[in-house]
Amino acid sequence: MTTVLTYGTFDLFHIGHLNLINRLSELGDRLVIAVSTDEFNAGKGKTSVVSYEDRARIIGSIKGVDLVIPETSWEQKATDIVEHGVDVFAIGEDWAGRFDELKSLCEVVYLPRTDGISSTEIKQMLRVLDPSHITEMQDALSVMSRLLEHYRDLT
Ligand code: C2G
Repeated sequence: MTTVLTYGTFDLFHIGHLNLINRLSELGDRLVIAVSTDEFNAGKGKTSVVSYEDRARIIGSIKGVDLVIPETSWEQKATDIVEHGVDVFAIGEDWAGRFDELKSLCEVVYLPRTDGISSTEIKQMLRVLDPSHITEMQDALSVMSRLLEHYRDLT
């Protein structure tokens, strides 16, 4: 039985997260995922759109995920590895090299990320739907139409 462990926020769950979870499942027979709590995220300077409870439930419902635990600190990884009998610690390659100290406890693998998608990019895309942003665009549009009128009168 090979147990795999990873950590993440998994906010606004998207295909990049699912691809990673599928890659993690291929590394072993049992997958443990530590989901960052809202408090831990605040420490990372991150505010999740989706609450910890909902993010944990979504991750826990995915085929291949056997256990979800809370990530409450940077320092808990070594304890988690021992407590859960972890054979492989794996995470996206954006973290490459950051957790090499865990090699004394288990195998450490950095997996390919999925390009072109991130929770941050999704939040930025949603921002354009924000009412105040739409007002800004309407104001810009009326300025442009006035300018157009002005130049049309000049020709
Ligand atoms: N990921 C990915 N492809 C993306 C976006 C994310 O493969 N397009 C991976 C990340 O590399 C990470 C996992 O999905 O392994 C979760 O990503 P985040 O939710 O952004 O988590 P992160 O902020 O990296 O938290 O202690 C470690 C931290 O908790 C990791």
